[in-house]
This record gives sequence, C-alpha cells and structure tokens, in this order.
Amino acid sequence: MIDLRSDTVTKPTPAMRRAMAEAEVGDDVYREDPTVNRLEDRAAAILGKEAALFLPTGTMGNTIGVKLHTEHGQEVICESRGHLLNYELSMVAWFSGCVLRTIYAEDGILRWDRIRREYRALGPHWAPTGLIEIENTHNMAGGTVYPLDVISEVCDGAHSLGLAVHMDGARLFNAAAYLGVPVSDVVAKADTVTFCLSKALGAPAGSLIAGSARHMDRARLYRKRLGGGMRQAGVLAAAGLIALERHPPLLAADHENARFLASGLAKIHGISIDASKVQTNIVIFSVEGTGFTAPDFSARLKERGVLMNSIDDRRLRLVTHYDVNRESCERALEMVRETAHRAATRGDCG
Ligand code: TLP
Repeated sequence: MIDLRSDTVTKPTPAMRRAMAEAEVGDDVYREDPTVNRLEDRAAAILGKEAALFLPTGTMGNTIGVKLHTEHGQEVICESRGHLLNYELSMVAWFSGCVLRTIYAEDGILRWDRIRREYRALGPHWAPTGLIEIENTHNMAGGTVYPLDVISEVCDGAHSLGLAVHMDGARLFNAAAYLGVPVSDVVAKADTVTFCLSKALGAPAGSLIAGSARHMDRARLYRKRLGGGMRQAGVLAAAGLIALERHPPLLAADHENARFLASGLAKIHGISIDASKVQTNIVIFSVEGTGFTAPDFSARLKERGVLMNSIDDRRLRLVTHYDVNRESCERALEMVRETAHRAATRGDCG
C-alpha cells in the first residue's frame, strides 16, 4: 500500500527504534525523565521560547493553548476550516468554555484587517474575544504557509488589543522549510505554539507546546488534568529528539513530491487542482469531473493499492512524508490516472 492519507502514518526509523530502546528514563510527572527534559529544552531553544512541554498529541497542545489565554465565556477567533474547530471534538467548549468565531479565508491565512473586524470587546450582548488562533501550515486549505509579515501584523494587532496569539504549528517545520527561515522566526511573536513530532517529522507519537516559563508551568497542570502526565515518557521523547534534530532537512523532499503529484494530477482528465498553490506536503484536489464521488474514488484507489482520504464529497487530500519516495508517488499518480480513465471510458461511476 502507498499510504498518502496523512503524514501521521510514518513508521519509526531504525535510528528512532534504537534510541527508544536505549533511552534513559525517569518519572516525568516528577520531572525526572532526563530524555523528556532534554527534548523540552531543545524544543524551547530551537523555537526561541523560554520553555516547552512534551505532550501526547497536538490536540492536547491546542486545548492547553486555548485554556492558557482565555476565560470561560469568551470567543476564540480562528479560520473556518481550522483543525481547532473541525477535528478536535469541541475541546474549546468542553475544556475552556469558549466559543469559536470563525473567519473564512480562501488560502486559510487570516489577515489582521479581517480579524480586527471580528474582534469584540465585552458588551451588553457580546462575549469578548479572548484569543486569536492561527494554523500554520493550514491543513484543510492545502498546507498553506503564513507569510512572516502577516504573522507579525496579526500578533502586533492582537497584542495592541491585549490579546494573545496561539499558533497551531502541527506542521510548523514545514512552514519554516517552505519559507527558508529558522522556525524561531516563524514563532517569534506568537505567545504560544504547538508543534507535532508525529506529523511530517516522523516520530511515532508526541507534540510540544512552547511559550513563556510562566505559561508552561500552568500548561503542566492542564496537561495533568487532561490525563497527559506520562511517567517514563523518555522512550517516546528519544524518538522525538531524532525527529526534531535530524528530520527537518528531509521536509524539502516531501514538498517536492507534493508538487510533483500536484502537477501530475493537474494533467489528468476530470481532476481539478491549481498545482501552483501547493506549498508544502498537503495536496487537495477535486475528482468531481471524473463522475465519481470522492469517497468512491478513494475506495477504488484503495483497490489499486493507494490510500488517500476524501475530505468531502468532491475532494481528496493526499499528504507526502518520508515513507513515500518519488517512485511511490509516480505509481500513485498512475493509479489515479487509471481510476479516472476507467470512469471516463467505461462509465464506471459510483
Ligand atoms: N491532523 C490530522 C487529522 O486530525 C486531520 C491529519 O491527518 O492531518 N493541528 C493540525 C493542523 C493537524 O493537522 C492535526 C492533526 C492536529 C492539530 C492534531 O494533532 P493530533 O492528531 O496529534 O492530536
């Protein structure tokens, strides 16, 4: 199977497995796991933040990020296709008691003028805005990257109103690779940032949240409340350290493979995609013109050994990662071509 459903599907490398077997561990709830401590210190240093905290998932990172900056009854502004709203089981409401005020942006990138219009101070009828959340890269907008000046403007604007900015940087390192800048530049003005070791960086599990030492002390309490105190978590942190130190340079190849797939898809009859918009490792395309629904197209691709998820009735998403090389991308493209062609020539539509 060529698995392009997500970059979460990668298997740990031999180096990761060795490091996991040999990891020095302790009880992380007592802050005695040397490998976790090392990972947190390295992550904070690489991001240019005072402190970082190891977490089981990105969802927990965003949940804690929202909780740190808000009070019950406030609004959190995010883009309308944001992961925070659509894929996190309403944790913003469940844990933080806030509602989301969404803004649609075609490219997923929220600009300050749009945010400013949605900002609300406390009024007789209005819940006040408590936080701005930005997703970088933006998953469902197709892996799009916030330009540095946009982040800067959003953060300056938010801060001028006394608001914090939390960045969902699940694929933060992809954003930095695309921009060709250190990750610390991308997150410099964000108050807190979550990033995942288990996405494109390829670790089997784990994410971090980073920010001020004061925020991370509170984040540690919220992590425990959420059931995320993980004891001898050094076995996971060891793989995470390899992901963090060695894998960022590999991301450029994933981005090239995504562009290769996108430009190949653009040539297939019945498929629509603007390949020039693909920036990182996520490609979203429509199969509407093939006559198949996206779930049917996905099922037929699976029969041909290629996994891609439908994200709605018309569109599929593919995500490149280090377990899929160029040869597998060529094969995947061939299978998409065959599936679309079969629909066109035999009327085999689902
Ligand atoms: N994204 C997953 C699915 O949940 C959709 C994927 O396959 O892309 N923020 C962003 C932008 C994400 O894409 C994800 C996971 C998360 C947060 C949550 O991370 P986890 O799965 O570790 O909770």
